[in-house]
Amino acid sequence: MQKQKRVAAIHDISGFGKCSLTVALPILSAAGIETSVMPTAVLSTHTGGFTGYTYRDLTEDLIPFEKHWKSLNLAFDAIYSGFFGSFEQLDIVSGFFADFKTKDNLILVDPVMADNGVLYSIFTPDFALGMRDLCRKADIIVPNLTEAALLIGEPYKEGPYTPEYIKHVLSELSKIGPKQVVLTGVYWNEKELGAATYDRTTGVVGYAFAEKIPGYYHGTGDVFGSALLAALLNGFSLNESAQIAVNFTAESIGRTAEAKTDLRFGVNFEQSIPHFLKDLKII
Ligand code: PXL
Repeated sequence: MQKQKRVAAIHDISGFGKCSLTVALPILSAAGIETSVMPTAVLSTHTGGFTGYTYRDLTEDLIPFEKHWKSLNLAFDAIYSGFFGSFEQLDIVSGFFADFKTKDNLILVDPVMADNGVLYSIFTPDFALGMRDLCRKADIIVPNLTEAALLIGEPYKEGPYTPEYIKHVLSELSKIGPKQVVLTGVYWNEKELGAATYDRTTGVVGYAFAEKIPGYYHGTGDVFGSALLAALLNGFSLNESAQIAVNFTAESIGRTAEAKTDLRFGVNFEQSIPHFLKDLKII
């Protein structure tokens, strides 16, 4: 029997609104992966479209968390970072990567900071530069097209996109340092939406698409990133993993659209888990 995989997930906890840890933890756990969490902040809701949310920054706790985990000699098959509570956390998490990197584990950075052409209101433009530095330490990064533009220092372009533009963005992103890049929010027309993958060692570009459903559904980047990591740790290739994650995310959006749920409330990914586990060949 294969040894159980363990992930360190470094994201915030948004109490309501299904994103970050309230998405990563159930998805990775359902996929059979032990998930240790290092919360970067605790909020009553995420910041996307809500006002009046509480915000407790946990920057002070991160180094003590890291020291304690190190004293326990913990090892992780992957480290998965997402939303940070402060600028200083970028440096702290970079130190965490250095401390817990091994020759075979995977550092996946989702550079959560922007969407739809705009930086999230709580971040300053400096944050994007700091995030770029953190991406240098990653094995794989998972930006959306807004985050990608900020990382490569180019203006954001609205879709639909062309394969030439997407290949240019993938290649510029990989020059930052990560061996593999998965770019989300890629579409050529209004029928399909998905992700593009790039592996610098092989030079291969791949695509994974599913039906495009109109509307901006909150938390889908985290659903996608968590499913992608779950598939990679279950032994699927980069492109297979992207397709599994696209299918899971699209099915979850489809169900949420049918239910006419408030777009800020997150997607119904829970009821896509059985299908996801079949795609992962777990059941
Ligand atoms: O899903 C990204 C995300 C995570 N965490 C918090 C957010 C957002 C996006 O707005 O506000 C707190």
